[in-house]
Amino acid sequence: MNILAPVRRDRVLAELPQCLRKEAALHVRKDFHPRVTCACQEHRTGTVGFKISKVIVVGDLSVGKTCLINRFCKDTFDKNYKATIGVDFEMERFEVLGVPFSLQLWDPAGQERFKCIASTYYRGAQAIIIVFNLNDVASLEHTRQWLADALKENDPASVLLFLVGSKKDLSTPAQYALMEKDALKVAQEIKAEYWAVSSLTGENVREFFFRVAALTFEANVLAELEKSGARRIGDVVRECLSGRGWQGARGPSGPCCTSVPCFFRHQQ
Ligand SMILES: Nc1nc2c(ncn2[C@@H]2O[C@H](COP(=O)(O)OP(=O)(O)OP(=O)(O)O)[C@@H](O)[C@H]2O)c(=O)[nH]1
Ligand SMILES: [Mg+2]
Repeated sequence: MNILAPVRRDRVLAELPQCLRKEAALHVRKDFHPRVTCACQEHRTGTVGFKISKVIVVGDLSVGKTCLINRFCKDTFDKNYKATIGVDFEMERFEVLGVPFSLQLWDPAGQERFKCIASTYYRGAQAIIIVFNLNDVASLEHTRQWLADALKENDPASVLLFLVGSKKDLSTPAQYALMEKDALKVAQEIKAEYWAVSSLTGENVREFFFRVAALTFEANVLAELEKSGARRIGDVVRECLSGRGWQGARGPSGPCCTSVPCFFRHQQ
């Protein structure tokens, strides 16, 4: 029995949402990885549909982390600053290529006095969103430190990074263009995907979170395929090492290694 409510219709992703800037994107493919599309069509996504992926949203105090999450999850905006105490979180459910997929969005406080407590929630993140204020260059400079702290608790090779400039509504086009230049440099340096958003107007907020959901989903399915592929190869290797060899592995019921061509057909 499925005890979860159905996924909202506006959380259904049938296509890969595109990046904002090609020069600072995690990848620029137009569609999901072909192996991922194929696995979803053939219902071979393993445990991905039951998993909840952790995403942490870090950055200086008052850069707009909570407003960003609230704009997406609740479609609300509060112009009064209420500092996050410790850490908050929201859950968001999606359906990607027909597969249910959930994100847990962790919202730690940016205030220094909560840093120690908040950082205990960093572990196990699949995506790290580092937010800075597009109108405050110091907050952009501090993003490297936020990233370093978040990576102390996570494997740099397996997390997806996003660098998000907030409060876009407050900058003039000229101010924005200047800040974007610096932000793109930082994004390229830390290998993060760059986004610029406004939680007040909602500009790019939905596009951004859809992109996070899609890329996290894609990474999860690819990891799952690799795992199941390794298992299948492992089985074959075990059988072959049992002394019968490749030819000897053929038993009375036909070839035992039929999973090999099948594996390569799906994985390549
Ligand atoms: N104009 C404008 N103001 C924003 C935007 N996003 C956030 N703010 C304002 O910035 C202030 C701080 O926003 P929060 O979302 O609470 O900031 P935070 O990063 O969660 O702060 P901490 O919880 O202390 O780490 C609030 O007064 C918001 O109304 C935006 O896109 N545009
Ligand atoms: Mg907050």
